[in-house]
Amino acid sequence: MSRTALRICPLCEATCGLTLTIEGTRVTRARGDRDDVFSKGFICPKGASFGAVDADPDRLRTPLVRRDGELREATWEEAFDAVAAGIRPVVERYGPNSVGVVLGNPNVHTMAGALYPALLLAGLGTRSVFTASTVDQMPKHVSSGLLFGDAHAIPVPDLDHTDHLLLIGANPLESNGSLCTAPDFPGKLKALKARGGTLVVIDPRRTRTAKLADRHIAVRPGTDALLLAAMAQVLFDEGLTEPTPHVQGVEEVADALREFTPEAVAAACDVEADVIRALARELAAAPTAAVYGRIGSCTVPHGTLASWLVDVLNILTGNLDRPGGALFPQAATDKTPRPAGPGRGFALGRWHSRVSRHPEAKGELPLSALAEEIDTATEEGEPVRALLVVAANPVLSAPDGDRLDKALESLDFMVSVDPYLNETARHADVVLPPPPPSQSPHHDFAFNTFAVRNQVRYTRPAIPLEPGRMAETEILARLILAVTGMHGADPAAVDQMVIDQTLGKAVEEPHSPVHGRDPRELATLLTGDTGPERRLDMMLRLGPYGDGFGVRPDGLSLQKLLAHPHGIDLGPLRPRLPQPLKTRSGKVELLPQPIADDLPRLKRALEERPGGLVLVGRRHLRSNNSWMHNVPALTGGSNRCTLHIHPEDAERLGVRDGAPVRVKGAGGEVTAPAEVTDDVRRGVVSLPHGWGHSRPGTRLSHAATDPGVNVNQLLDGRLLDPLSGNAVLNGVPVEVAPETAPGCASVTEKLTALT
Ligand SMILES: Nc1nc2c(c(=O)[nH]1)N[C@H]1C(S)=C(S)[C@@H](COP(=O)(O)OP(=O)(O)OC[C@H]3O[C@@H](n4cnc5c(=O)[nH]c(N)nc54)[C@H](O)[C@@H]3O)O[C@H]1N2
Ligand SMILES: Nc1nc2c(c(=O)[nH]1)N[C@H]1C(S)=C(S)[C@@H](COP(=O)(O)OP(=O)(O)OC[C@H]3O[C@@H](n4cnc5c(=O)[nH]c(N)nc54)[C@H](O)[C@@H]3O)O[C@H]1N2
Ligand code: SF4
Ligand SMILES: [Mo]
Repeated sequence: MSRTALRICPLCEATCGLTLTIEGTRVTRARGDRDDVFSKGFICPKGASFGAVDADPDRLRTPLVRRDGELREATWEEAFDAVAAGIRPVVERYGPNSVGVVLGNPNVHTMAGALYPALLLAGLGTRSVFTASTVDQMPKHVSSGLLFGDAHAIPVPDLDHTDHLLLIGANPLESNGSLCTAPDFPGKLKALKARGGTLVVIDPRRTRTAKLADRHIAVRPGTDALLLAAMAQVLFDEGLTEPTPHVQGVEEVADALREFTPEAVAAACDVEADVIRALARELAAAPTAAVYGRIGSCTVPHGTLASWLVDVLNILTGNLDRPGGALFPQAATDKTPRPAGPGRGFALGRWHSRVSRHPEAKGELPLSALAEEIDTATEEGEPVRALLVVAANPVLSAPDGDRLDKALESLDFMVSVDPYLNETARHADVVLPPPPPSQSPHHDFAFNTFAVRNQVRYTRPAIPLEPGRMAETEILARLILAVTGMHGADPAAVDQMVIDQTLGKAVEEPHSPVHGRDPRELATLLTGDTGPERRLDMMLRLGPYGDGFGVRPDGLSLQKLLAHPHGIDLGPLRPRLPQPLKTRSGKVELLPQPIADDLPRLKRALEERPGGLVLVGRRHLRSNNSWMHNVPALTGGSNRCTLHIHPEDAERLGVRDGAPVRVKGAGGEVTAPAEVTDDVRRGVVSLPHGWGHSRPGTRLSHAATDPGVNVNQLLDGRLLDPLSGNAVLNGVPVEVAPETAPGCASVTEKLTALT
């Protein structure tokens, strides 16, 4: 007997609704849910493999605890006893900063990851906080923090309505979009073209997205900030600005960018001045337009400046906060909107990392600095001696995995919350495995705030927890208790504490629908089968569309959401300014001081011309960072760890298609098969990330059969965007040579066998 169940796909940011076919306790099929209010039936090959990802036999079923040097299966009780016994003495002896926390990408794809990490950090009181954001989008948070006073206020292109879309360093045909949640991003780009709109792509590679574009600019990696600055300069120079209201500092920006003329930047960007002028004019002439930058504009030396310039262009052309431009979504679980007015602003560098004195951003230190924070003693304070890693695999995702590998091995104690025993988790003393997605509830707290249409959906677990499993929400609640000296307390107390605090605060806020009410009475009105569900109910009811605990009877609540299993549409993106602004002026602050202070560095970049090859990354549709290479259905074919190199570069260097090549960077050397293709521009080579599954002590049997190499070994962690602490992962200088050294025959044979 089979049945079906709905489940929002957690495998990328598009959040498609799936209809799962379930036989017994297994997902045997996944289709797009045609009735889903947002995704309307769309599914990609990854979503279609949901069952295979879910049922991977290498997923851990029980906790692992290290005994006599070996990780062995253990009960949950033994595992949390070990966590408390391992972490508490470190905190008590060396202080809170000696316990580091690493939060990885899948935290934004789980309810547990949305609801508990903030409590974990607050409970520990540690400043040793590292997340995947500093190998990803931290520059965007910083530029939004500075411009809008809120690091989470990120404008999203109005894909369904824009007339002109400028994509910079993004390849949504492979990634399915990021910081822009849009099921069927490819379809939306095709629809844009079908309605007469224009698509422009700036990317050093001729990606599948670039192939769809009306205009593709193969910019030199790392120079987007110069290109965008020149576009802004053209807008000023030719009188093409009509800035968005509520903005201050427009003239100051005009002054600050005066030198960045198209002629001045052309050589550095390797884009002709006339082309830059045309890009600016077309942007200004379009009835509506949106500029959108992603990984390729963030993970570069001027990531924050490029992210800032993306919004400067949207603002100067009047496209910020108008339909068809770039707007601020309003999610159902957003805080109750407060009245517009000045806020507290955004501060950077409130403290610094111990070893290299990197400024914090958004309360985080650069993931690039994790290894040195563990392995380097200084007089400033204690190194990180214990580490809690939740849904992260920094040995592969962060610079210099070999150094981090050794640093992790030197820790006094380490905990991983991860379904796999992978390159990072193999160092843990305790591994706490969450259940597979089919057994977990789902709501997109994070991605709904970046969605191209306001909507809300919730799916309960499609399959009940199998015996011996623990919900990830409970795992994290118990972890919080174990590391904060409350080991053994009821995990429900964690949710209750949040509910009491949130409601206690809400009743005191004049703009809250529950102002003046009794928080204890409100708490009794919450529904839901679990603590996390009650917290979701609370957030929905206090939120911008909520029922306000009875004040707006038609408003949202968990019950209402459960009655709409395919979700509730909340309409297109709408103008919201000035309400979301939290700057001290209450305006968009177009030239914040930290940005002005960083512009001289950009000016110096005008003179830089990298002589040799530079490396960029790439993503493959059937993959996801470091953790989907263990699913046979998602590997093979074009999803391989090869070095893309332009035919002219290949010829000059004597590199043959399919033959192994050595790639050398500041942090080390790797050997990968060459794939000669003019899809990369001259002077640029490309390797995907998340590979390198050849370390011993992991349990990734399929991934180990075609391990690939770790591109991040080419980095030494010193290249950062200074304002955000974001790692520079693109535009990195490398040397490339055919693999010819004697003694490497076996490697060569193995690699050619794979081609
Ligand atoms: N060179 C280079 N490096 C990059 C990038 C790049 O473009 N180029 N991209 C960067 C980006 S954008 C990111 S976001 C990072 C990602 O870096 P990380 O977050 O460190 O890595 P991931 O591979 O996304 O997966 C993290 C871990 O989460 C586990 N996991 C999967 N599902 C769950 C779950 O439901 N619960 C829990 N607890 N764990 C789960 C996986 O097994 C895996 O071990 O990598 C970055 N690294
Ligand atoms: N299939 C798949 N989907 C994913 C992921 C995955 O690993 N696989 N990861 C998810 C995650 S965590 C994220 S953050 C998103 C990322 O989503 P995207 O940003 O869309 O990801 P990428 O495909 O890496 O696209 C980045 C593009 O930037 C280009 N680029 C490199 N350097 C430069 C530069 O200096 N300038 C410009 N203009 N372009 C440059 C690269 O060639 C590449 O095509 O994808 C998410 N979705
Ligand atoms: S596009 Fe993303 S969310 Fe949609 S089915 Fe594919 S992996 Fe899942
Ligand atoms: Mo990411």
